[in-house]
This record gives sequence, C-alpha cells and structure tokens, in this order.
Amino acid sequence: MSKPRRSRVQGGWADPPKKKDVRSDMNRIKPPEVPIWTGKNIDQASSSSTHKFQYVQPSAEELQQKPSDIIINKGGVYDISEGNNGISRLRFFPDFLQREEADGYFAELYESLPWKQTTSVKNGISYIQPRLTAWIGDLPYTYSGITHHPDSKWVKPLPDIKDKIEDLIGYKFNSLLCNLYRNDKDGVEWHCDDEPELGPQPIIASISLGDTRNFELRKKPVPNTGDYSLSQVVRMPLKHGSLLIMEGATQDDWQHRVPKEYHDRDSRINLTFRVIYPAK
Ligand SMILES: O=C(O)CCC(=O)C(=O)O
Repeated sequence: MSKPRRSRVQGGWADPPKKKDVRSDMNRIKPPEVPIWTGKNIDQASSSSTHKFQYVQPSAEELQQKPSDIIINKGGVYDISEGNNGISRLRFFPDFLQREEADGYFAELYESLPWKQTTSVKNGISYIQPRLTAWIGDLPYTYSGITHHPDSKWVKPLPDIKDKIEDLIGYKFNSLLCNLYRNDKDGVEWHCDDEPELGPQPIIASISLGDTRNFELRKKPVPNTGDYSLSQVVRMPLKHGSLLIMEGATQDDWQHRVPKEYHDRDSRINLTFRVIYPAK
C-alpha cells in the first residue's frame, strides 16, 4: 500500500486530510430562525419606522417608454408619423448641390445678403434671436411675434437655387427665409412653421450651406399637454449642399429646432423656401 501523499502548501507540507464526521458537523450548524431571503432585516427596520414598503403597480402611462431617437443621414423619403392630420413626411437629398457649387453659393450669400439680428417676442418677453436673418419675398411674414418686411430682392444665386429645387419637386415657392448661424452659439429654439400665411400643411424646402448642424424634430404629444418628455426625436445632421423637404402634417404634428452646440462650429447658412399667401 502506498503512503498517503502530502501536498505542498506555502511555507511547508500540509498534513494529510483527516477523516471528518460529517453528521456531527451538521448537528452543530443551526438553521437561521427566519430564512435570510424573507427580508427579516427589512421587517425589523420597519417596526421602528412608520414607513412600510408597499409595491404599487405602475400605471400604463408610467410604463410608457420614450422611443429611442432616430438618426437620418442617408437620402430618401421618410414618413415619420401618421395620425389624424395625415402623414408627416421628410424628403432628404444629402448631395443636392455639388461641393464647388455649394462653396460658391455660401461665399456669395455670406457677403451679399443684408443679414440682421432681429428681436422676437415669446410669452410677452422680447429677446434677441441668436442668429442673423434676411427675408425675401413680396409679402411680409410674421413669426415669433414680429412682422418681417422684405429685406432683399432675389439676388444671384437665389433664383438658380430656387429653380433647381422647383424642377426636382414640381412645386413653386414665392418667399425665402435666410438664416445665418455664425457659430456653435447660434441656433433656433423648438417651433413649428404653422403661421396662417403659410397655409395648411405647408411644403418647406431647406438648403444647408457651410458647417454641418444638427436639425432635430420632436413629436407633439397627443393630446397636446405641452409635455415632450416622452416624445420621439428625429435628428438629422444637415451638411453642406443638402436639401431637406418637410411636408404633409410635419408642421401640425412635429416641432423642429437647430440646437446650440457644445463644440466649435463654423458659420452655416440655411435657406428655407416657402409659399406665403396674402392675408385674408
Ligand atoms: O436652420 C435650419 O435648418 C432650420 C431653420 C428653421 O427652423 C426655420 O427657419 O424655421
């Protein structure tokens, strides 16, 4: 018979394992009076406190989740919602203008348009808009509590850009709001373009020139409680030379904005072509 082998442990040789009386060990281990998982400690704590934990089933509204944001950066037609007002549709053409063409348009318009910083009125408080604008068209346009009279004629190269969009979508515009975001600190807050002079369900064509900025849309809550915390958000990085068309119920059912950025941005010009109807 071979000798029981000893195993090597740190600092010496371990004794060979002794035989154990397993049954006597079991007699010595006492089961806890209350199993740990019954939450004995919680009950004990609550006996010295007036607050008792009670599970309450969350309501259907509380269980409702905010849908994840949608990022659109590829060209195409996007029906972003359908409801009582109909379909909200975006059409996106990321490379509508060629790079050199877009470079030329940016340089020309940056210099030639009579850019000015205007004041808006919201809830009776007036504030200076964090961007420069120019309004072009035969009729005035009232938005953000201020009436804008035409600032400029259709200077070159605006008619060329307008023709190009109209050829693509088969729809004619008579007015143009130009925005100049000088840097990352400029932007436009949540709003929708639903002024009466735009008519019902306006088609708006938006050209971007210069640095890329995020354009965001958020779904209006139904019924419109003003609480947008669970709203679907669509985010589109609008790059140099891109064209975005908003149509259908987009202005009825969604708001949009260009947020200020936390990182440096160069200037961006945005041209939004619209139709303005004479006041009735
Ligand atoms: O700059 C943009 O892309 C959007 C501008 C805008 O929201 C507006 O002019 O109503």
